[in-house]
Amino acid sequence: MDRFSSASATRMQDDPDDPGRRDGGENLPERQTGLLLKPRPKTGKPNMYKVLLLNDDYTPMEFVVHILERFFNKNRQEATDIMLHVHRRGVGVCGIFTFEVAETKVAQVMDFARANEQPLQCMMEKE
Ligand code: TYC
Repeated sequence: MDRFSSASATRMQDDPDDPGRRDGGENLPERQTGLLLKPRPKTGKPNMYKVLLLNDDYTPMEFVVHILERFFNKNRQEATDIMLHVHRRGVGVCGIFTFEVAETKVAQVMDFARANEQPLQCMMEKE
């Protein structure tokens, strides 16, 4: 990466709901700081995001339980409870994470569902 791009670009993993939290270059070595943004260490609480699963009529229950075990570190009972909640109510929370982690979880679930030809939908929502 060249020395101008990291301070000026809005990177995919920056939280769009907190522009001030972008990495303004504070982690670059001293000699590279051709800064366009003022260095500002991240302090205080980050925005948090719920990762949600949506119900559908096609994805097998066992597949959803597997997703919750594999990507959200739920045990079998917790995963089954969340899956049944989504099945009955239409939507449910898998976990609450910082922006970057939530974005990664959503991508992992959507990729895995697509790879297994399931219509399962996963999304994130600001807390
Ligand atoms: N409704 C699905 C079925 O009856 C199960 C299901 C649960 C699907 C949760 C998606 O997020 C979901 N097979």
